Amino acid sequence: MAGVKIYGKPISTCTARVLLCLEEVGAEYQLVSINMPSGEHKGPAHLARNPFGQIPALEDGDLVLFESRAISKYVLRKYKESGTDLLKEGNLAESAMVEVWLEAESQQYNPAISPIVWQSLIVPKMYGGTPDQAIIDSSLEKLKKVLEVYEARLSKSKYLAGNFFSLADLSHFPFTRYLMITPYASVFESYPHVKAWWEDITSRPAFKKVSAGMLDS
Ligand code: GS8
Repeated sequence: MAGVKIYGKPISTCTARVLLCLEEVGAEYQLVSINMPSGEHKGPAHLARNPFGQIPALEDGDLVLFESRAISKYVLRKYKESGTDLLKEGNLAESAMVEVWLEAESQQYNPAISPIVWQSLIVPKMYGGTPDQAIIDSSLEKLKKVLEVYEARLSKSKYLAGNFFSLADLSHFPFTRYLMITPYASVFESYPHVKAWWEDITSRPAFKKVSAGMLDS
């Protein structure tokens, strides 16, 4: 099969980020499933692709990449002739704003939201454990502060980097998609512009398609 190879799982947030990019640009790709319960991600074949023993990894001929945000940029650059321009690299100011909000996603949003999803969804569902409520509560407080900043931003522009949809918006999808099936989804209700932004980006066909491969409850 032609196209790039993605090693990962559709239910994994970081794999979903890359799949969204591939779907947005309409690229041909092959998803190679990694068996996490058997520890395949820690075996030599996968460590050669991702030395941290994590998913996802991308293979394109001799080129092997890890880190989902870097892979996402590679995919968007490789397929930029598709007409879908989620990096705005032809415009210095717009591309800088994409980078700013992509950093905000990885450095501010992700550290606040991921422990909530991990504790309230992954721990009970995948490991049969009990969520640590103290971690959830402190992360919720952090997330609210981040969402205040997002609310102010999204009351001035339709999307995070400006009045155009970009990788910065897309990158928020996987963890937010999972927050929405936890008991803490209602946190978005206090931020109307953030909520409208979320409804807008989840109506995109690529989001619906990738979402269908993720956990549902
Ligand atoms: C994080 C990858 C990651 O945490 C990226 O690609 O963006 N910064 C990296 N992968 C998780 C699955 S969640 O999508 C993973 O592989 N966990 C298994 C492990 O760490 O052993």
